[in-house]
Amino acid sequence: MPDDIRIKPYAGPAGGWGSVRSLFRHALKRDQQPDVLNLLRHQNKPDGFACVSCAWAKPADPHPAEFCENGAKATFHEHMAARANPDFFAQHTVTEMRGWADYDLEAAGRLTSPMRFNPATDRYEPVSWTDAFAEIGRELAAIRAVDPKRTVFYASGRASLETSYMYQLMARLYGNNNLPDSSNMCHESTSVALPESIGVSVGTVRLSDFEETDAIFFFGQNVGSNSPRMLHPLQGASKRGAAIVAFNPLRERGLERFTNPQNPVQMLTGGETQISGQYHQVRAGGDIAAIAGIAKALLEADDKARAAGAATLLDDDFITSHTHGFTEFAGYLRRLDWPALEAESGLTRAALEQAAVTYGSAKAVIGIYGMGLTQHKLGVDTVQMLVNLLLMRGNIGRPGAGICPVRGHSNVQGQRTVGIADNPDLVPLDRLAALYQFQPPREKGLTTVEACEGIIKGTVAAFIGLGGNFLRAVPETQLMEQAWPQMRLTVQIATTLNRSHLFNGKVAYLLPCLGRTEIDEQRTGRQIVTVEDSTSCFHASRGFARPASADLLSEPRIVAEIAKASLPPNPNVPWDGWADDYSLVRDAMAATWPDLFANFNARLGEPGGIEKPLPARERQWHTNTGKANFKLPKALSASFAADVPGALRLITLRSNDQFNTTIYGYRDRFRGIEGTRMVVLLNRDDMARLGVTEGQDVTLETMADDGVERRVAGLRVVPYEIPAGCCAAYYPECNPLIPLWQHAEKSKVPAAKSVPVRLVVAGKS
Ligand SMILES: Nc1nc2c(c(=O)[nH]1)N[C@H]1C(S)=C(S)[C@@H](COP(=O)(O)OP(=O)(O)OC[C@H]3O[C@@H](n4cnc5c(=O)[nH]c(N)nc54)[C@H](O)[C@@H]3O)O[C@H]1N2
Ligand SMILES: Nc1nc2c(c(=O)[nH]1)N[C@H]1C(S)=C(S)[C@@H](COP(=O)(O)OP(=O)(O)OC[C@H]3O[C@@H](n4cnc5c(=O)[nH]c(N)nc54)[C@H](O)[C@@H]3O)O[C@H]1N2
Ligand SMILES: [Mo]
Repeated sequence: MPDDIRIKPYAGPAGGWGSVRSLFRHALKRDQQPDVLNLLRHQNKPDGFACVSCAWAKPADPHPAEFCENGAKATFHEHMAARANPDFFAQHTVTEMRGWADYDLEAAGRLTSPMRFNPATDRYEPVSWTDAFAEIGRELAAIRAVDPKRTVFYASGRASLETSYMYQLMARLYGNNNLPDSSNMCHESTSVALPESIGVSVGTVRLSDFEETDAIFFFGQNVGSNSPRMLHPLQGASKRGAAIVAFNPLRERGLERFTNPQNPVQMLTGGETQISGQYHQVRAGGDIAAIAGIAKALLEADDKARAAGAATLLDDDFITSHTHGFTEFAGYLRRLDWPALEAESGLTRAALEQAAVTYGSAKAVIGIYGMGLTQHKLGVDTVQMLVNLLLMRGNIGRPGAGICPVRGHSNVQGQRTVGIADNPDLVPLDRLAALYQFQPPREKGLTTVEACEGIIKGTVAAFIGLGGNFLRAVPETQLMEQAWPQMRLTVQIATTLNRSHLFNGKVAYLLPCLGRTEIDEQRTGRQIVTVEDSTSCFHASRGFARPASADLLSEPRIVAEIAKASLPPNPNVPWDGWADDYSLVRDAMAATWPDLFANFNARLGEPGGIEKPLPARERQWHTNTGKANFKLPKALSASFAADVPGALRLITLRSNDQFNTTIYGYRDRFRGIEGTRMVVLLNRDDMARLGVTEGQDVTLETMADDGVERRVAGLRVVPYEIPAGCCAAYYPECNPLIPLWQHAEKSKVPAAKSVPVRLVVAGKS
């Protein structure tokens, strides 16, 4: 249940005593397994476990406590004492639980036993693993016999490299590339943008670059809540005098000030480090215009320098020998006019020129970004615009510089590396064919948005979920929840209960698995798994805690059993051998990608992880032109709302007390919002214009003109420092407002950061 509602601005820094207090409050609120605090010692250590929260880099020389408030909350969550066991499911019908908040579903505790949904009793009932796999196998085989393209294999970005490798192979042996993943809602815009621009699909920055950078440009990423361990390298850079320039519609505390909880002197003296020297409150969807403005100002300053015979601001040598398309890009910038840039970005020319001065005077610059850039109609173009800016001064492929997309889930980047991809061009299918003696499907599979379209149309018959909370994370909640039960089979592999488990196909299973922090004992002994972080380093991870229930299976075992039960026997695929010994899966990964995983098992202990090769970091450009490409954006506004006069641009975002759809509590400390998540943050001018007052109960309605009514009611108005014309509210509560078709062009990431909405006052129409 929510605490009392308390809304008042937060005065403290990110981190600091507030984070320590929050942690202990959290630990005390839900009963924990004994020894959970001890477990934290192993978090993000070379011989420990990789945090199950975010994907930020794990340093070679970790702090004694190399975890953040939210990483610790994620560990605590995996070790809460509560159990969603067969007794629990006997007490609550599925219909009843649909009325529960996300918080209460997760608080039911760890799942303990395989469960089958019984529509006659409206309850989940216990079932043996043997019977579960037998029926799932029969159903999957029957669908496959008619059309293997009708089954979807979703993956949330937490499962290990080993599980993910087995999972993608299962889908391809089954006969499709229907491997949508959480990345399709997240950094897919990155995965589409960066290969075109610089020939790699991932960032080019490693941790060491933070020690050498002169300036960090930070776009649309909430470091204090979503990747707090990154505050350490940021604090280091800031102390060295590196400039930090933030672009964010909201003033996020982690981007402003930080007290390092690992630093006793700072904690005792109340000292804090200023993070951003410049803070630009860009309009939602206004980053293309903002970056174009900085680039234009740089170009104009460069013109002046050349005319005066002074040192140039552009890196001519780099542009000539390493890039393609600069002349067109410069022409584009020159044609832009300042009033249009100011109107779209919501920032003044003077502010953008100031950012350009900082950019132009820094020798090495890192560009960091998150969902604030990727989750828009033109998310791909926005990411490419940031790369353009970096290319102008050769800021890719040298120390202290580069592009740094901050990934979400702890292994989301790694899943793509080992073949979780709807696009078969990204996977060495010929090698899979040779290794496992089969004909892999060559047709493109379904992305997350396409899987949703198929579920709504009724062309998808089965959904297998490897973790995650698909139905709650995707847009278009209402139509999706209606369509879901038409499927013939739904299987959810999970650790805790969530809303996706309450909408079931005609045959439906909920299969509980081990979490990454738990001891994974198989026939050949204790297993380790591996993950890839945001800086393309692979890490080993060992579980330390006793499993939540004796009846849990590991994810590799569950995948192996589903594969064996549903696919014709294939003597070349050792499903049992792999589930018994994960090092054999790593050998299979090495056979599939020798350049990435050669000697992988032997190298697992390396502190700081095993570095994946990054050609763009070495200035080798694997693009269509053989060079880094300047790319022109399609329009100046990244937002669907640009075409809807009068619309507010709704940003859906995360609080400091959640991991995606898993709500840990109702305390968004840095934003000063406690006790409720049903709020809408509004600019005071907009409040006056719309005639609403603080605390008033309002409804948001999508302005989409497509015949579908989308609304979320019961939102409480909170005045907030946010640009006029923008508003913000929490994800996933506001997902019913996002039309499925409003996704990024090219990458199909749902446009969750600037949904065109209108505000309606309760009782009025
Ligand atoms: N504790 C915790 N950690 C997490 C997660 C979590 O839920 N909780 N989720 C994980 C996952 S899967 C992901 S993908 C990441 C997400 O981490 P982030 O990328 O930080 O994602 P969001 O919290 O959605 O917010 C993005 C930021 O973008 C800003 N923003 C919104 N619209 C715009 C815009 O148009 N332009 C600009 N410049 N900024 C904008 C918002 O104000 C917000 O500060 O975090 C990961 N880590
Ligand atoms: N409106 C809006 N929508 C969004 C976003 C947004 O910013 N705004 N963000 C998008 C983003 S970036 C993402 S990544 C998606 C997230 O989408 P998902 O990845 O699908 O969702 P999560 O909430 O991370 O999934 C949580 C569930 O994962 C299960 N789980 C946890 N650990 C494990 C494990 O070790 N194994 C298994 N098998 N299961 C486990 C638990 O049962 C838990 O309930 O949401 C997207 N949706
Ligand atoms: Mo994400």
